[in-house]
Amino acid sequence: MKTYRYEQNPLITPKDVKPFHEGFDVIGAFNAGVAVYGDEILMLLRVAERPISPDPDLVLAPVFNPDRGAVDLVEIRKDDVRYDFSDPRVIRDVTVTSGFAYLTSLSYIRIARSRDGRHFTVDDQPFVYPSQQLESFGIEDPRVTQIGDTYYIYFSAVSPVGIGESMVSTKDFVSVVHHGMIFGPDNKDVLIFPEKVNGKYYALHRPTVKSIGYPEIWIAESDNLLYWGNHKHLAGLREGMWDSGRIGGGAVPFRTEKGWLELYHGATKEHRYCMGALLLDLDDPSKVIARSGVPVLEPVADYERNGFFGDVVFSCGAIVEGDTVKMYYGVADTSMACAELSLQEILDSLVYL
Ligand code: MAN
Repeated sequence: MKTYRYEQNPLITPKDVKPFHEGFDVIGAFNAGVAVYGDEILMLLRVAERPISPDPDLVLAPVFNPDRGAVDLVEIRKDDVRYDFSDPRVIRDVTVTSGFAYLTSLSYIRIARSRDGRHFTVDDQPFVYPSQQLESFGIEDPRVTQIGDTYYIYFSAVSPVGIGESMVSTKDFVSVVHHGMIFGPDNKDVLIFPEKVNGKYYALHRPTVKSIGYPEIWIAESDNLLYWGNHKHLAGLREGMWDSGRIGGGAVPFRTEKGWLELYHGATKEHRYCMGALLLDLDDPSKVIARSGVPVLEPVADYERNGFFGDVVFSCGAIVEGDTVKMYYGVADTSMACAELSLQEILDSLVYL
């Protein structure tokens, strides 16, 4: 399959984003949801900021404190044997069952705007920022579904009690209505379909089950976008393949003549993240018609292979124009990039079940 990566890649890097917090570095501007608003293309960036430690033996963990409306810094000594710092994204506590203590950075959502889809300007201020206890470790990986003149934006809300998916909506990307948590913990990678199918809204979601099961894609229905039911298991891991470790929805599903096309991410157990596609029945999206045998996009470019967390391509949104699928995607948990793919070539590449 031909993939055309923009010459301007990476389109946005952490250097393009001024830190919002004093004494922090921007370490990531990635995994952006995408929206077309007026004559602009918006990327809703996940911006990750990390406190700069004054002491090399000390790690500072950022925690949003809703009572103060500001970020507290928790000091952890690097030689403290209770903690494991081997994963750059998280600080693990080896003495507790979950193994989790803190994230190393705090994420929020910031808008980058463009007219040509290649050159973006980043807003000075955050667009959606943590505002409550369930977001005290940050908000991550936004996706945007436009229904009529309303844009629904949903994201992972991370806190010590778990990761769930919360939703806000906007009509103008200025004022925001908060709708609360729509999928309880542990859940990520929610993707709301852009129109009703047989009278119901549909959403993909990805529970991270802890007792029985795996991190796989589910589908649910709703009458109102807020209360979701009739959950069904949609797609699973595939042993020995590129999506054997974890999978989750990626870009907002879009209608094609053959079915709903979902660009999803799949990772190996070694955390190499690729993008592939699922084709779902137009009248019943809980039925999988076809699926990628091999990825439609793999991390091969330098900016995809190297970064804060390398070997990652992770799309949260695409813009489809005729046969052209402009897939925007986060690279190496660091920056944003875009690649154009042919819709026909994606459909032709699928393995029909
Ligand atoms: C994983 C990664 C991180 C993310 C945390 C919490 O460790 O996806 O990027 O910050 O989960 O969501």
